[in-house]
Amino acid sequence: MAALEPMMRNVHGAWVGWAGQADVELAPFEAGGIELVPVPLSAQEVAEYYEGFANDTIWPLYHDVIAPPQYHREWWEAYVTVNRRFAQAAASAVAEGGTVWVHDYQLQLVPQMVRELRPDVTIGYFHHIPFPAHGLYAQLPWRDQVLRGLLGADVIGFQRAQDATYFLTAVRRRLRYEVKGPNVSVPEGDGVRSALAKAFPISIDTTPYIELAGRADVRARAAEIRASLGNPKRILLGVDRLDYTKGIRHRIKAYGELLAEGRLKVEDVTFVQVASPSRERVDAYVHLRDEIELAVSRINGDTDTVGHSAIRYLHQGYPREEMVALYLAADVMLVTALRDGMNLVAKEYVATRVDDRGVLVLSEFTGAADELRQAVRVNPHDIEGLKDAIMTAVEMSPADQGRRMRSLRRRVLDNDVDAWSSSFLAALAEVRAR
Ligand code: GDG
Repeated sequence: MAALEPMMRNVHGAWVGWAGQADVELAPFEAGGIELVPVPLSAQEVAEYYEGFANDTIWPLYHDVIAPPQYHREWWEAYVTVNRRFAQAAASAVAEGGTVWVHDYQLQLVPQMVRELRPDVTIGYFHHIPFPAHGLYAQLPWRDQVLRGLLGADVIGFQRAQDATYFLTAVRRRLRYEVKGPNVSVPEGDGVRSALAKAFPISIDTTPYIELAGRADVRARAAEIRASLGNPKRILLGVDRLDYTKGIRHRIKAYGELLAEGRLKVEDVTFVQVASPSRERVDAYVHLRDEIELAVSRINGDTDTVGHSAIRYLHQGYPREEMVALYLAADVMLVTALRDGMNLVAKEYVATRVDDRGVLVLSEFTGAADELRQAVRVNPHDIEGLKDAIMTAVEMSPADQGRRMRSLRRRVLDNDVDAWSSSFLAALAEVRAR
């Protein structure tokens, strides 16, 4: 959400959110020119609403059931309770005739709840993760309630056109509302209200990446990273929250086979995987971590020499300077998500490569794949195809790298987060003026 900060400062908005710690009640306060309105969650609500319904029901269901979603009625009750608390906080904070912009799958009921409390305000909702195909969505025991919750918004934004289409199909099939193109006629009182559902692909604030990439100390750090890895011919990089949607296991498997088959040599390549700790109290994440760490140590045990390591696995979070140094050091960036709303790491890598070098290997199951057409595209389930894509990236000539990277950079720089928020807010104003 860091990318939204500049916009929040410009519009003098209040930011309503959970402070990130259970059982803590804080009064509203100001930080860096933004008014923050903390919403408290009890330890039980963190377990049932956040780790439970949001991250163990909705997250796996919306990411094509890569992990099995858990359906528990108490989790749903907690989700309704907490959504209502957020809606009340937003309804109290917003000015007469103002705008409320709701973010993401943890708050899908908030648009309708805010509308009931404050019919005078304009409501936007942005969905950062995928919306699933109807056959999967239909599993959700509370599928109709969630659709009605979302349709409380004037504009419902998605990452990809496909997500908006799936949502509109669910609305038509489940609620039988009239849908014309991206517009939904939502019954309200005796009449109907029009809601717009379409894609607004999110992006990044490119400025800090470009600035850091030009800074002497960051460039020196990139060189130092290279040297400390033993100056390999190629550095491969993965940067992800440690999440089963990111395809980290598939990437490690493909790389391990390339080493085992001798198509890559441990003296020539190093794969750096930053896997930042995430949702460590959800079972599926505990298992994933074990699986990945087993796979990494097997490959390293089988292929390392005393001086060279096949995989540098870093289960840590880093400051942005270090991330940019890693992006600059990496010849090949591996983004192999099995399903991903957008994937900002792909865009950050591209923004950082002010030298027009480096190769992005990008899964077709990311939102970013719709825009970043000059990446080396992969289906991460196809391990042979993934191996070939890695080899293509490792062997790509500087001229080909430059040609592709220039086109990728143009796309990301022309469509940054400012362009994204402006287009969303413009759509919101337009729908409200109808
Ligand atoms: C969700 C959707 C959608 C990661 N490790 C470190 C670190 N990061 C930063 C990355 C990037 C962000 O976290 C991750 O964003 P992604 O887009 O890659 O993925 P999700 O976290 O799953 O985000 C996703 C996104 O929302 C936005 O709509 O694109 O599809 O799943 O910015 O750089 N940053 C630092 N240290 C780390 O160790 N500083």
